[in-house]
Amino acid sequence: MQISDASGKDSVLHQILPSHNEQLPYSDREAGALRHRIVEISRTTSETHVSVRVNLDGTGVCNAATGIPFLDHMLHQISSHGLIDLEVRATGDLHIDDHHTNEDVGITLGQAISKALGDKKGIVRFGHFVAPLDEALIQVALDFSGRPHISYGLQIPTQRVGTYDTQLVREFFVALVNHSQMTLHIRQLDGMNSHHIIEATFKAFARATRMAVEIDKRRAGTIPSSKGML
Ligand SMILES: [Mn+2]
Repeated sequence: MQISDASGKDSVLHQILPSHNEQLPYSDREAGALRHRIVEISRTTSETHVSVRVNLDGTGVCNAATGIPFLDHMLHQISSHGLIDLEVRATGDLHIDDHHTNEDVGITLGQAISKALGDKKGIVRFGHFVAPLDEALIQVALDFSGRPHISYGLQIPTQRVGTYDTQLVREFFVALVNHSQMTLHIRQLDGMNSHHIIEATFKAFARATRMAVEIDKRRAGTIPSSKGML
């Protein structure tokens, strides 16, 4: 399956595992089908090649090799605290800087999450969390609304963490929001250390995502919107 993003670049989507469960009544699918929210996407441009595999119903197994060590560290937070199995491979023009690779990982991960959620039937939809990391305290609220929006309230005091440009945190989330079509609010309630602030953000994001993608049994497989679609 080919999809194009706003910049006209093409991605290849692979829905992993058969969709035979979708033909079963929801009650029968409940136990087994949830493990099938697994998607693999490869995305190639003149700047980067990124492949992402997500399992929304995982146990937090992560294999991340983006060539950007700090980004790998943050992807591990999403996986571990979101209980999302994540495999991310990226090769990019890091000789220029980390910008393209960082952004394209965000785009591809966003596409993978969106594809894995499908029509969003039965999900909780909203998620929120407040994560402390020592002196840092970060609040995240999100909604798989179908309407991309980001309110980004971080004030990261240093330009770099290790070799990672801290401006890229916002770039990563903007890419992810646009391609997963989520509404995302990030508030920094406290924090002085850049590494703590960023890591607490990813942890809060992970836990909020975990809450939002969880299957709400009382929804009985219906779309969580009074409009009937998301
Ligand atoms: Mn850390």
